[in-house]
Amino acid sequence: MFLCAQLLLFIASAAIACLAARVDVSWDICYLHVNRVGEGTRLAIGANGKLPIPPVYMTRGDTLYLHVHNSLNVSTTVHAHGIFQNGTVYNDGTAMITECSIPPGDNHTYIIAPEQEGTFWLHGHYDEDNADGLRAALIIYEKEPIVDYDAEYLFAVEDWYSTEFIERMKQIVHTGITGNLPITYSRALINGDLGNFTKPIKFEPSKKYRIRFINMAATNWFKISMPGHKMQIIEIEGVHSVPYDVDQFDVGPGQRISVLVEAKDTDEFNYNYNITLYLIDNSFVSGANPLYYSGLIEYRENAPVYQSPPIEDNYQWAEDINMNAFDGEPLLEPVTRKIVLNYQQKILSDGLPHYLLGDHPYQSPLVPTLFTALTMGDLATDPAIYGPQTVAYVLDHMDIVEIELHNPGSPDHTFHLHGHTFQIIEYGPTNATSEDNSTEIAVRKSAGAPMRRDTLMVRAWNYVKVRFRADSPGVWFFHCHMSTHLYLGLAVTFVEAPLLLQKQIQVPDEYYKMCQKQSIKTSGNGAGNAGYNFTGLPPIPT
Ligand SMILES: *[C@@H]1O[C@H](CO)[C@@H](O)[C@H](O)[C@H]1NC(C)=O
Ligand SMILES: *[C@@H]1O[C@H](CO)[C@@H](O)[C@H](O)[C@H]1NC(C)=O
Ligand SMILES: *[C@@H]1O[C@H](CO)[C@@H](O)[C@H](O)[C@H]1NC(C)=O
Ligand SMILES: *[C@@H]1O[C@H](CO)[C@@H](O)[C@H](O)[C@H]1NC(C)=O
Ligand SMILES: *[C@@H]1O[C@H](CO)[C@@H](O)[C@H](O)[C@H]1NC(C)=O
Ligand SMILES: *[C@@H]1O[C@H](CO)[C@@H](O)[C@H](O)[C@H]1NC(C)=O
Ligand SMILES: *[C@@H]1O[C@H](CO)[C@@H](O)[C@H](O)[C@H]1NC(C)=O
Ligand SMILES: *[C@@H]1O[C@H](CO)[C@@H](O)[C@H](O)[C@H]1NC(C)=O
Ligand SMILES: [Cu+2]
Repeated sequence: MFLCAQLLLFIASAAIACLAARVDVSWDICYLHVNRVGEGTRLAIGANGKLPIPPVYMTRGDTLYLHVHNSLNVSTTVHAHGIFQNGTVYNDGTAMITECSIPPGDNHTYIIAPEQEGTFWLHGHYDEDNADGLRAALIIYEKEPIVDYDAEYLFAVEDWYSTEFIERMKQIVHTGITGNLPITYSRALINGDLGNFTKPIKFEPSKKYRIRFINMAATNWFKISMPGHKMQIIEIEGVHSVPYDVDQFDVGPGQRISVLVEAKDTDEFNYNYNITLYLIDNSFVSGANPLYYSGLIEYRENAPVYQSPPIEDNYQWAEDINMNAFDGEPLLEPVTRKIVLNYQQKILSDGLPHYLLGDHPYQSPLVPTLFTALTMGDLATDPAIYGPQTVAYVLDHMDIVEIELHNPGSPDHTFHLHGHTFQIIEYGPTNATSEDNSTEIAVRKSAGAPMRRDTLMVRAWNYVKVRFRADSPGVWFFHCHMSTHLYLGLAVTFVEAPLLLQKQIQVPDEYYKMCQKQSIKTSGNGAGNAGYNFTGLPPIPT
C-alpha cells in the first residue's frame, strides 16, 4: 500500500488572463487517522495526507486535470458535483453508473472542462466515501463577473461524526427504520475548523464581498445569517440569479449559494456571522439540535462586537421558488415527459430497511449503466434492460421533463441531478397526513424566469416540481444527497437519449482497463448478458 505522499499540487496559471489555462491537481487518496472535532481519533479518507482537502480554483475556459492515485484498499471515484460533463459523461465519476471505479493502487485522471462558472465541489462517489472526508470545494471564476465585488470568501461547511460512515450505517440498519437512530450526532466543520474556531473574515468599510457557501455535509442542513448586514443571493449552484435579498438562508447537503454582502461604512464595530447546524436524522435529540456556531466579521482588531437583534429562527428552505434566473430563461413548456416519484421507507423481503424513490431501492448493477446503454443497440431504449435495481428511466432527446417528487413522510431530503440544472417550478403539501401539520406549506409557484439549480430540497410532508430539458445525452444519476439515505437506496437513474449517446460517445480506453482489472463486464444488460437474460443478477429485495 502506498503511503500518503506530501502535497502534490501544481497550478499552471496562464500569464495572460484571457488565455485558457491547464490546471493540474494531484490527489493521493488515502486513509488518515484524524481527530477533527475533539471527540477522539477515527479513520477518515483524505488526500495527500490532509483533511480538509484544499479547495480547487479555476477560471471558466480552463481545463482541470485531476490526477487521482488510489492509496485505499477499496476502489474510489471522484465526481465534480454540478459539472455537466456534456459529451463526456464517462468523466462524471459515479461508480457503476458511468464507470467501474479506480482500483486500489491505480491512477486515473479526470478531465473537467466545463463551460460553466460558479460554486461547485468535488467528492467521492464510490459507496459513501464522501461522508468520510473525500470532498473539496471547486470554484470556477467568471471570466467577466456579472456583479461587481471587491473580494470574496469561501465557507465550505461539513458535518463530522465521531464514527466512520459504515459503522454508523450498520447501527442504523440494525436499529431499523422504526426505531430511534443511534445518537451519534455530528458537529460542524467550517473550512475544516470546528465550527466555533473558524478564523475571522476581514471586512473593510463600504466594500462589497461575495461569500460562497458550500454544504459538503453527509446528512445535515445549515442555516446562515450575517446579522447587521444586508445579504443578496447572486448565484445558486452555478446559475446566476437576479439579486435577491435575504436575512438568512439554508443550504442542504450538496447545495451551494453565493451572497453579496455590503460592509458597514465604519469600522466602529465587529460583527458575528452565525451558522446553525440542523441534525436532520436526529431531530429528536432535544438540546443537541440545532447546534449554534458563530465567527467574527472583523473590521478592526479588538473593536467591540455589535450585538445584533436576534433574527427569528424560522427554519425554512432557500427562497429559490421566489427567485429568477439572471439569464431570463423562460419556463420550459410544454412538458413532454412527466415523472412522479414518491419517497417511501420500507422493510423489504430481505428483512432490512430500505428507502425507495421508485419501485425498488437503488442498487448497483453488474455492468455500469453507461456501458449497457452503449452496447445494447436498440434495446437500450427499454428501461428493463438496465436491471430492476437501477430504477432506470429512459428519456427521449429534447424531452421537457417534469419531475414531481413527493415526500409523504419525514425527514427532509435534498436530491441531486447529475448532468443538468433544473427549474424550480412549484412546492406544496403532499396529500398524506402528518401528525404535525406545521411542516406543511401552502402551494408556491415560480413566476417569471424560474431559478435553476442542481440540488433540490424537499421538506417533510411536501412535494416539489422541477423541469429540465433532456439536451445532454448521457446516464445521469438522481439521488438523495444524504449519505445514509443513498446507502438505503434512495436514487433512480436517468438514461438520456441512449441511441444518440451510442453515436456520440467514445469512452476512453483507460475506463475499460479499470473495469478489466476488477473483472467487471463492459457490455451487455445490467447483468452483463445478451438480451433479457438476467442470469447472475443478485435478487432484488421486494
Ligand atoms: C483497509 O484499510 C483500513 C485502514 O488501514 C483498515 O481499517 C481496513 O481493515 C482495511 N480493509 C481491508 C479489507 O483490508
Ligand atoms: C501513479 O502515479 C505515480 C505518480 O503520481 C507514479 O509514481 C506511479 O507509478 C503511478 N502508478 C501506476 C500504477 O501507474
Ligand atoms: C459556539 O459558541 C457560542 C457562543 O459562545 C455558543 O452559544 C454555542 O453554544 C457554541 N456552539 C457549540 C456547538 O458549542
Ligand atoms: C449570533 O451568534 C452570537 C454568538 O453565538 C449570538 O450572541 C447572537 O445572538 C447570534 N445572533 C443572531 C442574530 O442569531
Ligand atoms: C391531492 O388530492 C387532490 C384531490 O384528489 C388532487 O386534485 C391533487 O392533485 C392532489 N395533490 C397532490 C400534490 O398529489
Ligand atoms: C393535521 O391535518 C389533518 C388533516 O387535515 C387533521 O386531521 C389533523 O388533526 C391535523 N393535525 C394537527 C396536529 O393539527
Ligand atoms: C449540451 O450540449 C448541447 C450541444 O452543444 C447543448 O445544446 C445543450 O444545451 C447542452 N446541455 C447541457 C446540460 O449542458
Ligand atoms: C444466460 O446467461 C448465462 C450467463 O452468461 C449463460 O450461462 C446462459 O447460457 C444464458 N442463457 C441463455 C438462454 O442464453
Ligand atoms: Cu434523503
